[in-house]
Amino acid sequence: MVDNRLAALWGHRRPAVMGIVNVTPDSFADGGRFVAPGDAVEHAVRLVAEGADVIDVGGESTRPGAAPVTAEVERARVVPIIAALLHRLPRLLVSVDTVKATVAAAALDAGASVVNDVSAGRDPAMLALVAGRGAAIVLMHMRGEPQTMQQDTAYTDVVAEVHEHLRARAAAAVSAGIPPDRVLLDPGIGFGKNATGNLALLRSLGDLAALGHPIVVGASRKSFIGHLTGAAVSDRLPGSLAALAGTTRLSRVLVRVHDVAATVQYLTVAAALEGAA
Ligand code: HH2
Repeated sequence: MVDNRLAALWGHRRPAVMGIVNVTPDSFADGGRFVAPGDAVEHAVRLVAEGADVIDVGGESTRPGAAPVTAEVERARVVPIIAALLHRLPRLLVSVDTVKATVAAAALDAGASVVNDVSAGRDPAMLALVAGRGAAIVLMHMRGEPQTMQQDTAYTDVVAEVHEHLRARAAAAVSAGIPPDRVLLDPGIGFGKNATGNLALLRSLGDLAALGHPIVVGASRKSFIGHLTGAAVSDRLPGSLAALAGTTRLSRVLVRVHDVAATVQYLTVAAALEGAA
């Protein structure tokens, strides 16, 4: 149940911030660092202290070429972390990064209130589950599967195609019974797109927001920043902040990041400048 905590996210002058906690041995940016449950919980608590409004817990890497894991493995990775984190911070908004309805159900049982689904509800049980639990869902655009998605990144019109797909998936979520303000749309930066496509999608966040749902943007440390600058994954914070430049003009946006303190500082100043205009 997500109650009024989701609406409260949009009360800041700046975009809201989702801190990433990966409990995976192979995520592209922080794989293997937080596999021990205690480490993951401490890391999440630190991100909240730095200003994260939501913590996103993931047990399966979606980086290009990543191998899938079973529902049992994924559940065993994420559920203890979510339960322990909510024991420490009972009102925290926790999202679970999964494409599997069984994993999402276990995470919601443990107290999560948002499902971050990078497949935009491909599991036929996902939308009904989220509707029935009064939870929220992030619907992200991805072409194909993580194993193969970077093999074909050509589109006739990447922005039109991504926005049309998200419009259709949002309509499906609303017909399944999820209220529109609990359906968040994400263009899926780096998921089956090249650097040009990612930039076009970041430039058109206003058009995505015009579909009438809150939006999510995940650009943190992604490879298009490396393509543009040559920076290694661990050196991509400046580019990750610059990628968020278009978000401060929008009213309901959540940014998914690894570096929470720096992002909160950047967004606070950028949003204050916008406000003064
Ligand atoms: N990116 C990743 C994972 N989940 N969810 C949303 N909504 N938007 C994103 O852009 C997004 C996401 C990236 O993949 P992963 O391998 O999990 O790496 P990390 O979680 O370290 O970013």
